[in-house]
Amino acid sequence: MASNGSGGGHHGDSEVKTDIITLTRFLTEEQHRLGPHATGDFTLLCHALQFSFKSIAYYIRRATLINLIGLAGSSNMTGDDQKKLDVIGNEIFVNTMRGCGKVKVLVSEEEEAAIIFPGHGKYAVVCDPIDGSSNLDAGVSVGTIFGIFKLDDDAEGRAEDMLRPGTELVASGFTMYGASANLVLTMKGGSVNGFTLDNALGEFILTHPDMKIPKSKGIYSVNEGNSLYWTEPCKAYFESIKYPQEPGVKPYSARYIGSMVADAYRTLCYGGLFAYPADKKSPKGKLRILYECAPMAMVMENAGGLAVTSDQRRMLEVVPEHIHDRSGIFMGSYNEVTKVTEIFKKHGVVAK
Ligand code: AFP
Repeated sequence: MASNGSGGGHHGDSEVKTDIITLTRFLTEEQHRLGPHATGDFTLLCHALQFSFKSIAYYIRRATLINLIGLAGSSNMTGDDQKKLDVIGNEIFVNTMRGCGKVKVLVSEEEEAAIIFPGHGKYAVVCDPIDGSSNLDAGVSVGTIFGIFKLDDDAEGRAEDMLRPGTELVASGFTMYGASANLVLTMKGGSVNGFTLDNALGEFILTHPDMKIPKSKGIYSVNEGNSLYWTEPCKAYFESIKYPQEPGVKPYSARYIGSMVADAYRTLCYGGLFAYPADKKSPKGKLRILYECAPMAMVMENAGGLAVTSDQRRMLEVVPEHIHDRSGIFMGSYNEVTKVTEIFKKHGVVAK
């Protein structure tokens, strides 16, 4: 696929881009690449997704101006106090997924039960509509994380249909609402592509084609406030990068925003390691498998990185026990995650 907007021309002294690859064009070209048996259902689903991202981006950009800051006065099923934008983001997501007619099952962080839509949608979607919402009131970047599964033809569309490994995702990604709205999208066996929302055109523009995560980078991202509860192998790994014994080896830099989407996007762009380990306080970890860990693991792997659980299993092979199940996670650059696995192995923790 040609790099974006390269087909431009000099019109007078201004560089006018006349060959822009929008997300809409990208999806259409992907569908054509799949050939005549592609029904277009997936493309339509993705169009509905992009509309939800644009709407959420709009309300987040205006939140302080139109009193959308603060709590909604309700809490979700994992006991988190819901922000007003958690509720609005979730409603926008549920309505666009229902409205596109291509989705049968939706699992959302803000919904206790899986939503089963009427009709014959062939897809199931998992999402965290506003990830990092505890950062919203401070204007820190937040995001939407999503994953798409294809349902078996005879599937009635039940919550149980969602208890499947990330290896079965047909697509995943996230949109970060920060300085600009950045969407990262990957498809099964495909590349990772980044798009930036041009608010003037109202279009996501392909700005980061074929993203590859650097193999190594001395940046780690973890909530060290939990280190008291970390397991010995986890402590040993972070000690090894903070206090390297080898002569001439510099300690890693720490970066932690507290919004997985923002920490993941930086890690994807610069390299390094993001982790939310399982620990003595949260033996199953904090982050949810279906709509946080698995979609992110697919992005990291397709960008040339890795993602493992706290017991060093491949994150994408984990089958959740229920739709809001959690897992510890280490993800990012190939060599950085490999270092984690090597140190955990020294402490007797190997993937079973
Ligand atoms: P919120 O959506 O409640 O802000 O949680 C964000 C999150 O799920 C994920 O985005 C962060 O990586 C992680 O939790 C932050 O958790 P800590 O506040 O415990 O570091």
